[in-house]
Amino acid sequence: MKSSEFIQLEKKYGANNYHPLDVVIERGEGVWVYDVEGNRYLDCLSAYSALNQGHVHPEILKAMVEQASRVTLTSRAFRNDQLPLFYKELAEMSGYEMSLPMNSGAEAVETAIKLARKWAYQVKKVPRHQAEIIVAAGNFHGRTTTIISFSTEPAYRDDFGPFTPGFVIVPYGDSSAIEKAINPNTAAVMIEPIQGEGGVIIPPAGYLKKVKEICERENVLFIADEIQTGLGRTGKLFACQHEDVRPDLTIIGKALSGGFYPVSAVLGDAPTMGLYQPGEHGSTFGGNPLGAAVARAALRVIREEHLVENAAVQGEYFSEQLAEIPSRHIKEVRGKGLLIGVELKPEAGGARRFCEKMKDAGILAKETHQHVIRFAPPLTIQRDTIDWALPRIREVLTMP
Ligand code: IF1
Repeated sequence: MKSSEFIQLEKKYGANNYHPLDVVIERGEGVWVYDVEGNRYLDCLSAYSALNQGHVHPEILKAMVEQASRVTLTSRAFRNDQLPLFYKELAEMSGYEMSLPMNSGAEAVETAIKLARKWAYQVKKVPRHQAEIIVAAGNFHGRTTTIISFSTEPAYRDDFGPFTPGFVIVPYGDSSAIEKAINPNTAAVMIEPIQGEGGVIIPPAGYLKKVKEICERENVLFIADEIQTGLGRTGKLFACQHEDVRPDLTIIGKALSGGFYPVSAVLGDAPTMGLYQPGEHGSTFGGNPLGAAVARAALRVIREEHLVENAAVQGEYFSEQLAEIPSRHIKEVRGKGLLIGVELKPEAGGARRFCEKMKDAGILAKETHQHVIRFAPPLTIQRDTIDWALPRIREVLTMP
């Protein structure tokens, strides 16, 4: 079947909740994907950073196939021989004492929200059902009804109320706004260290450190959503480490499974993570042996292939080179590691047309927030591949 036929089927039978580029991918390997016509593309989105290890990484594939042939799901009614090792390896790598595994990123965010509320009632003694969580304008934390309750993006929210109360929205990047919003009922501040969906928004230097200090002083939990920024993407294992900040809770997902399988987790220490009691939270698939085995392999690849370091080195080079493209359309190039946003001027006519042209030139990137092109290739990318891509990107960005 041809691409156009697949696209017709999708349009006819699928809900219309996405506007994908018209490329029908059949196969992926490392940084490359191939469409059904056999054309090759460089993946500069990495499934929104879920593919930090690259497509179909052989080590993760092996772990997945081996585990799938042994046992895939036990439910948490019974124990399995993968989850304890996953816990231990995640603790050793992350520096957090404990973790709680879920599947999607949104589920892990919900897990952290519930935990922060429980901490507020049990530890901080906030009156029951009064807990507040401070979040940032422009946030993206997922799509559940609770999470969209505090989205500031009309399309994500407006038709989907009624909304969950208990969230206070402040401007992103302004620590004094957080300070002002804190009251005795504040349980937590939850932010992304870099706003991905918001358009690769990097807060002012010192923001995360300041927020952490305020939280500590005011007896408020600091929760970092590192679902997109974590696991090496920005050139540190966690983006908060750029400011030597260790949040009370860190949420990870996406690359935790290298794109094979949904695995997410909340990381924390015993005083918070120890609060959940049997029956208070869970998931049929969360912590399943297949996901745990896949995640163990995905973490091992990040360590053994030094992907965090590579993201820092290649990211710096890629950003520098992008910034040198003499394009009248570019307003700003910003990024950390291999999470790079190229913001176009409003008069450039939107990022979408550039993404479509890049697709034709063999590079897959996705616009975000209308005017930003996000470049986030797998962290396995090497300089020669960046050098292959740059003239093609330049050609597109310098078109009229
Ligand atoms: C979609 C955006 C990226 C996330 C952070 C939680 C989640 C995400 C920081 C939820 C998910 C995704 C979901 C995907 C598009 C994408 C995205 F543009 F919409 F915002 F990456 F930038 N926290 N981000 O980035 O994780 O439940 O999806 O596993 O199509 O919604 P999830």
